[in-house]
Amino acid sequence: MSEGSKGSSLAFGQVVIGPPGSGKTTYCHGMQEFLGRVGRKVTVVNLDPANEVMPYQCAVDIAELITLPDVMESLKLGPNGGLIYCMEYLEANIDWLREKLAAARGHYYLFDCPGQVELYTHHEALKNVFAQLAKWNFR
Ligand SMILES: Nc1nc2c(ncn2[C@@H]2O[C@H](COP(=O)(O)OP(=O)(O)OP(=O)(O)O)[C@@H](O)[C@H]2O)c(=O)[nH]1
Ligand SMILES: [Mg+2]
Repeated sequence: MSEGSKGSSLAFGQVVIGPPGSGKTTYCHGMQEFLGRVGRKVTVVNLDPANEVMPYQCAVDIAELITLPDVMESLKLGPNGGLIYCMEYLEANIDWLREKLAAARGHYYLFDCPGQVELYTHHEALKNVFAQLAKWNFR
């Protein structure tokens, strides 16, 4: 993606989803290493506010925007409600993500996503985030 968030140039990457504990974070780490070795510039974007320890070099971390423990404590929500709130907050603040991605123009993006299935089956926020990225020419 060279100027995916700005003009007509395309940006490319992968959205890594799967059930909790299925290996999403491990996969992002492996792909970052593999792609780096074949000469691609890679940016891993952590969109899982519950990810605390990341084995990969994380260039964009949702924790800079919002963290699950903060939400759970301040809004008295459980982990699932807190996660939904975090995704809605991300959707409402998508310009934050746009700026972060624009700073890594020309990179290949790996999005490490949360595992909770309800986010993909019963809730729109994360889908809307990726739909917006598609409008910005991310593929
Ligand atoms: N044997 C084996 N273990 C794996 C593989 N991929 C991941 N693991 C292990 O499975 C556990 C969970 O992996 P993660 O990469 O954290 O899984 P995740 O999907 O990111 O988990 P959540 O973010 O909690 O949803 C870790 O202990 C990994 O080391 C694999 O291909 N083979
Ligand atoms: Mg993970």
